[in-house]
Parts: sequence; structure tokens; C-alpha cells
Amino acid sequence: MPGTNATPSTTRTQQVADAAYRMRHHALNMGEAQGQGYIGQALGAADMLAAVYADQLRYRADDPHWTGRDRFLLSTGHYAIALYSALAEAGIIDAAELDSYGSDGSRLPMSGMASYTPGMEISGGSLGHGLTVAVGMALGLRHQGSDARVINFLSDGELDEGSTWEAAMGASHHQLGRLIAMVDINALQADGPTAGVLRTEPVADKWAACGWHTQRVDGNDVGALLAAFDEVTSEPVGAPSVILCDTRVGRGVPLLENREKAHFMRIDADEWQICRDQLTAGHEGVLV
Ligand SMILES: Cc1ncc(C[n+]2csc(CCOP(=O)(O)OP(=O)(O)O)c2C)c(N)n1
Ligand SMILES: [Mg+2]
Repeated sequence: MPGTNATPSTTRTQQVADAAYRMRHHALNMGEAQGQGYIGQALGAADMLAAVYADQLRYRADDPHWTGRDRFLLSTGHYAIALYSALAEAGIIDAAELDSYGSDGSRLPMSGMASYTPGMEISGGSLGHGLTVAVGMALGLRHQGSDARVINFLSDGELDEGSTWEAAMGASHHQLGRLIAMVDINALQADGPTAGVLRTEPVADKWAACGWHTQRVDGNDVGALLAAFDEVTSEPVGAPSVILCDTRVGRGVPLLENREKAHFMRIDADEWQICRDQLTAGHEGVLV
């Protein structure tokens, strides 16, 4: 459980918060270009992805296939807009390419395709597969003597999938100490609130019972996210780690945060600029 490590430095926290801010702007711009998208998720998960890409992940922007890289696996293909924002922030794709999001012939389709997008490790989207692939990848990397880490991003709705729990038990059985799962607990899934569709609480107890080093944090608190990563041991043989992240759909844009929660958010043409203005105003507040 969290709380024993030192508080991350202000500079480090601010750098990640700034990256998350830019990623949220990217997501709004992509959403506006298409007139739709999983904007609520992209805004909600931006801090998680910024912690990964701006602080944790080892990669080479000019060589996405570098064998020594850490692997970031996005299980949730519908969050691709959030990952594209992170890949642009990381310099793996050019920010100008984000304009092509969701268009015919684009390398950035609305649901992620690994074969199209540099830096995208798997084609997520059929939920419940990400952690199974991550387990195999972590086993393979360890077998090769690599010290690369595997970070799998899952959603709370994805915890409804039985294969996720088979993989969770497998990771613990094989003591995949360099495997990290991050779960976006936004309390929402396609059919409504997660608690109403299929109750997953007490979710931390479930991961701990599977043998995982388990932490639960406010997933929109960059300092808490970094502190949680600092507690991950990343031993070659040891308990895998999960960081359960409670996030808010639409985070950073009050217009969307306060709207009825929706898996697929409708945003009117005249609202995008309001969203951008609110995001900018909120971030300046943080910086003061
Ligand atoms: C195996 C599988 N079943 C159903 C779906 C359809 N589906 C797409 S997104 C989604 C919701 C999953 O929950 P979550 O990711 O928590 O939703 P969000 O927070 O984005 O609203 C579902 C059921 C799918 N992609 N894969
Ligand atoms: Mg969800």
C-alpha cells in the first residue's frame, strides 16, 4: 500500500503535470477534428499516461522498435486517442500527424492498430487480452535476459473479463517482478456505472489476493502516481505490481467533468473552444 516513500520533487511532478496538460489539449484537438471520440477517457487518463511517458518509460523516440525499450501495452483500444497524445508528447510521432486522427488512410485510427502506429505495441480493443499478452511478453523478456519492464494499461470495465484474472494469477505464479498493471478506475463502462454492471470492489483486495504488490491512488494526482511508481521494485523475480488509479472522466475540463458521465461523450461544435479555454485556465491555476 502507498505512502512510505519520499514525496516526488516539485520539478518532476510539474514536468509530468505539464505533459498531461499538453496531452489533454492534443486530445481535444483530435476530438474536434473528428467531431467525436473518447474524450472523457483521454482527459481522465492523461495523468496516468503522462507519468508513464514523461517519467517512467525507457524508449528511444527515433527508434520505436529498439529492443531494450520498456513495453507499454494499451489493452483498451478505444483509449487510442489518449495514447496518440502521449506518443506525440514523447516525440515518437509528430504532433502535426495528430490532425489525421480517425481519417481514411491515417496511421492513427480511432481504435488502436499496432501495425499502423509507431510506438503502439499491441492492437487492443478486444478487452481482456492486454494482460495476457503482457504476461507472455514479460516472461519472454526475462527469458532473453532483458531488464525491460512491461506496463499494461487496463480499464475498470476490462476487469469483467475472466482472462484478466487468469493472467493476474499467472503473473504472480511466474513472479514477473518487472510487470506493472495500471488500471483506470473511472467508475464507468459502456453499459453504465461499473458498480452497476458488475461490481469489482473491493478491487485492491482482489489483486492482492492474486499475489500482486497492490497500490491504489488518485489517478489524477501526478505526485501520487509518481510516488506509487517509486514504490514499484521491478525485481526480475518478484511480485508483479498493480497501481489502481481512481480517475475522473473529463478531468481538467469542468464542462465535461460535470456532465452526466458517458462512455462516448457528445460535444457540440461550439463547445470545443470552451473546453480548451477551461483546460488552459485550470492549468494556469495549478502552476501558480
Ligand atoms: C471482449 C469485449 N467485449 C466488449 C467490448 C465492447 N466494449 C468496448 S469499450 C467497452 C467498455 C469497457 O469498459 P471501460 O473501458 O471501463 O469503459 P470506459 O471507462 O471507457 O467507459 C466495451 C464493453 C469489447 N471491446 N471487447
Ligand atoms: Mg471505465
